[in-house]
Amino acid sequence: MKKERVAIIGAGPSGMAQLRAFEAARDAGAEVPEVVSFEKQADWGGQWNFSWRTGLDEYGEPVHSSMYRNLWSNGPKEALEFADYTFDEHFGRPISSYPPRPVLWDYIAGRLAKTDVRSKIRFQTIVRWVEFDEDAETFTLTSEHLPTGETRVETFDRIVVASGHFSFPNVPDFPGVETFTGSIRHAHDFRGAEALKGRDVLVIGSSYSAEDIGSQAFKMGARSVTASYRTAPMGYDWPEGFEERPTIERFDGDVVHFVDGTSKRVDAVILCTGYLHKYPFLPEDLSLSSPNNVYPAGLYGGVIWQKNPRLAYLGAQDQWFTFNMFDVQAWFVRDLILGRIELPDEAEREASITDWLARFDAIETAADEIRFQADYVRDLGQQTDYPAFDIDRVVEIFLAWKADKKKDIMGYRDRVYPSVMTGTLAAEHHTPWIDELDDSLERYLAEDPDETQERSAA
Ligand code: FAD
Ligand code: NA7
Repeated sequence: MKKERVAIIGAGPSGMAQLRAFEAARDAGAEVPEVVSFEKQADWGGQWNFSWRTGLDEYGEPVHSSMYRNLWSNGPKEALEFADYTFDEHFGRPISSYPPRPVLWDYIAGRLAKTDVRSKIRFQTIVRWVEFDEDAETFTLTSEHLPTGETRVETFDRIVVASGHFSFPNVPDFPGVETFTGSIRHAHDFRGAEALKGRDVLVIGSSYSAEDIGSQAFKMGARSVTASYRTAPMGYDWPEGFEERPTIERFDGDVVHFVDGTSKRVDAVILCTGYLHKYPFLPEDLSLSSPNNVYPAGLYGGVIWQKNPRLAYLGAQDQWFTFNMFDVQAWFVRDLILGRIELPDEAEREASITDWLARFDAIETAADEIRFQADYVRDLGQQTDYPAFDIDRVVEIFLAWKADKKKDIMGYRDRVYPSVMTGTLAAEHHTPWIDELDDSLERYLAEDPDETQERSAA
């Protein structure tokens, strides 16, 4: 019988999890489909594959990356650890709980580096369009190899969309913003806060990007940081020079007026106003459309497109859990494809979606949302052979993390937690986050950090 063909769109953490899931089944002796992964960038890792570029890339394509040079994990690594590849296994010794971006990239890549899954990825190849043929029950996928422009049209039995949803910026308009004379950009195009030294900075939004980009600006010596919230302030005990104001009434040149009647002159504005779910390679009937939330409608099991279960989405949720959630999703999708899990009929799937949406609607607090996502991860995970891990312990770590942030928003990244997978207590990092200006892997792992400093000064 002809092997099924599965296309995975995107080789970020979600797409890599799908590759790993098939690899694990194959290693255990299962017959697996032919898998082809499409990745428009030259390397894997998705958001963790940093790019200095903004706007359009060297091929005129929208740059995927929203990542900045100085990002350190914004949640404890103990909450995202892979159950089948621990930090201990990768680094051979304890590391801290909030590693910088290159360290996490190294970890994600390390899990696959010893396998041959890289050969299944067509790098610098963008998926341009996907269509479903109702009669043949197959998808026609058009891709383009960006360096040569070579276009290919191929047939697949299944599609796994793993293209991420923090890449297309949500850019609202504000009255008078066209008169603003300073620099203005969306967080998607923010690459580092060094240039904000000595400047008065406004971040718009009150979620992760506003919190962290505002904190980066403060760390790099901004003269002041103002965060403007639409719904509710972040409410941390901000250091002097960092304050929150309500929503913007209007811009007038370099002065911003807020709805509480106050105003502030600023040099730089960063719109931390979130991202759009956007899938330019999919027709409307296959395309997810949702606000950024933990249970986007229309996905059975949070992954299977209800209108066409041959199509799956990974990582489409707003994320408390990340890498290990992508894993359980990928294992679940794999097992549906392998026939190890039976797909319920349409009515049963709809009933399940309705049930989860009712639970989603009952969420009131951030802690509820964490528990909701934990239940979701548990529900999928236990249907597969993904190594079981203590999800309640992960919830405790998330809650402790939130409490640590409340206590000390500029110091929470210096805290350490034990691994849920191995019990190993994270190491205290050699330098507090607020003082560390070198985010490289080399410096992070240095036994003697002074030595790396001397080398870079030489
Ligand atoms: P992505 O990482 O976005 O990867 C998607 C991949 O698909 C990309 O490689 C892209 O090039 C490719 N692609 C897209 N379209 C196409 C196409 N048409 N054809 C071919 N390839 C395509 N999570 C954490 O756990 N901790 C953090 O500290 C954290 N910080 C973050 C900071 C920022 C600024 C952002 C934006 C996100 C952060 N996240 C963090 C969440 C992050 O999104 C996830 O960790 C993870 O990267 C999601 O993986 P993904 O594979 O679903 O999507
Ligand atoms: P989020 O978490 O989706 O948050 C978007 C924020 O933008 C949120 O505070 C919104 O306010 C705010 N927003 C959206 N539209 C507006 C307008 N028109 N005016 C003012 N404020 C607005 O996106 P993030 O970028 O913070 O985080 C996404 C990922 O990137 C995350 O995984 C991180 O790890 C990094 P609201 O509360 O809805 O009123």
